[in-house]
Amino acid sequence: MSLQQSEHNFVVVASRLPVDRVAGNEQGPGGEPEWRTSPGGLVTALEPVMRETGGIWIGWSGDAGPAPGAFEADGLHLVGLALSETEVRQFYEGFCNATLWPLYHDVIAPPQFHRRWWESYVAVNRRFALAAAEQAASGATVWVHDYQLQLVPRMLRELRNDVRIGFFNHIPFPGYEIFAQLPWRRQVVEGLLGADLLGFQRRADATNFLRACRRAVGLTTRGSTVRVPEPGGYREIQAAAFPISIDAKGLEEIARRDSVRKRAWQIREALEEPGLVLLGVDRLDYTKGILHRLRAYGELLGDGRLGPRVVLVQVASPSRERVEAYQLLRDEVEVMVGRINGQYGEVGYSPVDYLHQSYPREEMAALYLSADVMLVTPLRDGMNLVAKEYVASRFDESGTLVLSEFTGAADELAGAFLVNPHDIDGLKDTIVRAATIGPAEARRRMRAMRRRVREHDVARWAADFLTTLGQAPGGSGPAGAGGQASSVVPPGGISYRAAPPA
Ligand code: GDG
Repeated sequence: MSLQQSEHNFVVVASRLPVDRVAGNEQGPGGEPEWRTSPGGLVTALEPVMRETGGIWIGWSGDAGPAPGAFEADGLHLVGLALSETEVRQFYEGFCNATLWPLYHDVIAPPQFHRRWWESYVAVNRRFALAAAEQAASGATVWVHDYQLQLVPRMLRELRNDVRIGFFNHIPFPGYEIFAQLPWRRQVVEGLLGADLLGFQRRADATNFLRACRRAVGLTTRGSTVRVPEPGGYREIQAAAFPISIDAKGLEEIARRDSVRKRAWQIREALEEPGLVLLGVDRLDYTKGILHRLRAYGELLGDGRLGPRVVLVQVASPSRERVEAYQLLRDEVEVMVGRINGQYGEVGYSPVDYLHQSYPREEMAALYLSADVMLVTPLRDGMNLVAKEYVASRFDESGTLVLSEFTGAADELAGAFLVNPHDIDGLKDTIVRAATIGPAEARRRMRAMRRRVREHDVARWAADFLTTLGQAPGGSGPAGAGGQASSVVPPGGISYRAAPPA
């Protein structure tokens, strides 16, 4: 196949672009749409390597309609792909958010399997693979992200066997008994196996994937390596854990600003001299365990175990609002909040401050600073960055964290109060413990967590992944099969290193 190749040595392929169209200002001065970078962790991590290597990011803009095509925003090279209205429904809201998302999160909600949705998933993945094949220079490194694009690695390899392909899965990879429900399980595993390196949040996710290789495709695995037969030899692919993190330094810098500290103080004041402030910050998603948290909190108020004037500030940022399960969840959460406030509130006092809104990063930092106890209680979560953001913000080493054992973060944050969110009595006891330990123990725990998050920040995550990808055996099994991938990352090519931990 002849594809026009361009000169990008590093290509990021993610379902979304790291920029948003500026609302209400569709056309900039030159008649072009205006874009603003969305301050996500991924772009923070990848920006340095994008700039250093003249890299390019391929993604969807978030709107149905014509493709923005290639453009630049804030000096970043971007390619915006189109999704039609039907693809938004079938690929994005359907196969991604109503099939794969619940399936990969332990079927907390029942996954729906529709053949049309799958066809749309294949078509959209092909579009991304073609775009990556067009943009990658010879021997480039291509990093594909997340469950929306699991077929891209193989599709890309079929188009361009000279490139080095990494894939990172941001959400859990389920146990085989659950994964096996997927009618297209074999195609998904084979799609992923087009990569040279597969990264997961936890070791358990990598282990689940390796098992799926054995069971769904009948491949042999050894340690963290899968062997894929190819004409004349085989390729070896590594599947391992690379726990993602945050820009800890950047967030601490925001939290230390006078304006943010003042805002944190204002938030507490606005809560009318609360005895205790609990905080939850989540996308409004059924994986996040918001209902379990509210149930435990409501019962604690009934028992009076948290003292007077306790407040739970619950930010539930709007998410996937056109998917039915999310509409139902919103109703359930709002009914429960209303019940708790109705039953335990007074004139001028509501025990739950419920905020169905999105906030700027500064406001998020102020909220993190204003809390006594942070509640992160997902039923299943790949990592959970909110837990790490809370820790990074607490520069004075105060505050405690209640953390679900079903998050990736639980593997790292040893100073948290770990909890099984399904166990409501256990959750209640843990919240009480986290709220009542002495300041010395709280500080010891927070200090340990802060050290971990500072030393393992998102730059180190990206550097670890890209370094390992650079060293991956690539397409050269002992029998000499496959391509001769080179790389923008060590060994050979431009190096990319994380800053040494502060
Ligand atoms: C997926 C995986 C994995 C939320 N509300 C606002 C806001 N946020 C930000 C948080 C945090 C991010 O969104 C949410 O990240 P999480 O990790 O908590 O969860 P998911 O969205 O489900 O992310 C997850 C992650 O990918 C990365 O690999 O950890 O397991 O599910 O950064 O701060 N940010 C702002 N306003 C809000 O209202 N500015």
